[in-house]
Amino acid sequence: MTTTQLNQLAHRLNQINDLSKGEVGQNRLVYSPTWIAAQQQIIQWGLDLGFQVTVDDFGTAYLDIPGKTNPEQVIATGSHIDTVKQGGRFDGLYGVLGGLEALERLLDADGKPSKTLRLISFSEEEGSRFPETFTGSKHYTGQSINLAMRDPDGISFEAARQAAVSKLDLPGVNHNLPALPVTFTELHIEQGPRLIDHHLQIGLVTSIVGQRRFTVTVKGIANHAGTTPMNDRADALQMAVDLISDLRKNARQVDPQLTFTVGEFHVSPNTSNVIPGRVDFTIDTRHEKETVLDQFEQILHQVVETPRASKITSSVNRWAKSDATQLDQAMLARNQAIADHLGFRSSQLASGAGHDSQIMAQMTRTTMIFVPSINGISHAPEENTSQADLERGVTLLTESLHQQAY
Ligand code: HGY
Ligand code: MN
Ligand code: MN
Ligand code: MN
Repeated sequence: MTTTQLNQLAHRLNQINDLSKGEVGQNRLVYSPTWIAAQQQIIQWGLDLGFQVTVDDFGTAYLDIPGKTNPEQVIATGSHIDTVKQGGRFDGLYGVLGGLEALERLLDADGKPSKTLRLISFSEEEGSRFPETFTGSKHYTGQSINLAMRDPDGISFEAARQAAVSKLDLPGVNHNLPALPVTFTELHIEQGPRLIDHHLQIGLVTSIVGQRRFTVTVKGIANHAGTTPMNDRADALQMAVDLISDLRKNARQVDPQLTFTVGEFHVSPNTSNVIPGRVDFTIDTRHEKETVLDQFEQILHQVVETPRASKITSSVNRWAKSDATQLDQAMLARNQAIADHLGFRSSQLASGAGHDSQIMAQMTRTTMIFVPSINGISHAPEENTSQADLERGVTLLTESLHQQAY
């Protein structure tokens, strides 16, 4: 490994993260100006390297090294380029830039592959701007997306998509939806504490949890904070707080492993001397068994839709669902053998985070490689991984792709 290659990955990570640094953390929401600047830069790197670059109509970029003998057989790697709000520097982006690094190293060291090597920079995975997750990989695998959905500012997905994708039309870029790959490998930070706590260097992912996201709406009556008697209020916030406390207990009773997260909480009119007339809050639940998620979803509807006070109503809407997914065992075994051969301390584990791989796995053989997250933190500016661990992930990915494509 030359120091330039080692530094090149770090340099590219810094360059893209510097483009999207907000007051707090990374803010690369899909189709935003920081997202456009980042995807443009990745496309330009691909063009400069002489890769064949395609951008689809959702803005996902595909950087190909065409195969010499079996170009129609595609060996792919990649991840997502968008972030959560105030996100970290590695979630998604590490898999995109680590994959680019692997392709460049393979081309430098071994010349053109037999099969096509592809790096994919998926347009969106987080669901942090629009009420839908994995829109990039869902589009690539032929799933339909509601183009009319709107972000909190009322901007439609379609309008934002059109404006952003038109700015990715760099000279030399092709525009079509490429065929699906024969295999897909995603390099990603663990986003949790297991590898770092057990002094491990590599995680080989066996499965990815199922995930469902909901919005609960509570409607009461906005009224004066001073003149409305305490026993005659339709206080939406009080009701929302009671619902969340009850639902958290229900989730624990269904299964202690079921994750229950209220990430967004919107109060209206959100004014100190007005009894809240409306509250909207999100619930994110995850588990490796769909039956557990089904069970909780039933309880969620019962609890929310059972009237508790005369002048207050509450409803629930599920806006995202991705199924628990087993990843490819043979591809995992290959990576396990490579990790052992390289002397990397590894373990096999399930992923509590969702990934594009759970969408790709529905259509092609898919596996994931994790590197440790320092203090297990992710989806926050403190997200961090050591240079040595970043490098080990790229080294393992490079060898795995080499064995498949040459
Ligand atoms: O939310 C997740 O699990 C992923 O990071 N999008
Ligand atoms: Mn991610
Ligand atoms: Mn080079
Ligand atoms: Mn994420």
